[in-house]
Amino acid sequence: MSRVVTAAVAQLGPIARSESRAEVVERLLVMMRDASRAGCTLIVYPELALTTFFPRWYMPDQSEVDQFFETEMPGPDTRLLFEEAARLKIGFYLGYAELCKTEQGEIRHFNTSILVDDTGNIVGKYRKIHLPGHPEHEPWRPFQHLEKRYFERGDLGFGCWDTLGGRMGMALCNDRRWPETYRVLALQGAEMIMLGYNTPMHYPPVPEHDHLQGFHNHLCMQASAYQNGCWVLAAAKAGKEEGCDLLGQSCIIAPTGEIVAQASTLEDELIIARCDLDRVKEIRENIFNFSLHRAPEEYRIICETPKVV
Ligand code: CDT
Repeated sequence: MSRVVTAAVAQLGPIARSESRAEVVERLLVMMRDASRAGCTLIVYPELALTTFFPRWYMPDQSEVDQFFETEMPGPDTRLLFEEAARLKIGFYLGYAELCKTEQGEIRHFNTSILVDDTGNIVGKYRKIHLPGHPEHEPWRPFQHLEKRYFERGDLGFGCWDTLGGRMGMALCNDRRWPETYRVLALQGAEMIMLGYNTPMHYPPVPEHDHLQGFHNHLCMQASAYQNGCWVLAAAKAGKEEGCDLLGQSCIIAPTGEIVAQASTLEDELIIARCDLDRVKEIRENIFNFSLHRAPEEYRIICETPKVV
């Protein structure tokens, strides 16, 4: 049986703060239909794909922050995506801000992604673990990056799901810079890792790295695809969003580390690749054969401390 997954990455151009969920979902649907017409069985959308990237603003009023969160998934506006996915028999990855209530009535906020199968059912959920930025208002910055204020660290770990013809893993944005993300997924057998991102071109604490944003984006994902022998599907929110320039460069990376498709605009753009999951073996049965060559007893420090000792 063929293990080729024809997959699309749906880069999004800017989303205005005033744009409604319904308007954004319509943009997502246009790309889903295009992907389906091109023979895709999977489409990957960005992180926080239903709204503007709101952590760029300090909002002292929590009720204002909460307007950017989904309290149900699917909800009244997003339901259309699920119905269309089922009709077209296409799976999707979607990033969004999740507000949920525990059984004890405690409100929780996560930066979340879901994996929906080709019958329109949620089969996987991931809550972002590496939250970048800062928790307090820092007025010296031209814009804020308040993920550490608006979200709590994900509590579901890095999971894998057998669906859509392969073993699928998920991550979100800043996770893509951390080697542990991919290795934890690859050790569970992930063949394809999906991730969405919102990456400002300007990094206020170290502006001398601004010109390296594109390089670092591809550097970490290409290296990790190769070192873990997996496909990486990365979807950006791109372009000038509310005055803030966001990196594009959405891409599909093969287990060899080669980019096989890349966006060339900063707008809504679909890129597509035929991803043969059997190519994972080229790497994992050879140069990175984990069971033959890994030495986990020498890596204990990785799990024992977050800091340099
Ligand atoms: N969304 C997100 O995680 N963005 C970060 C920005 C850099 S840290 C302020 C990223 O790693 O791309």
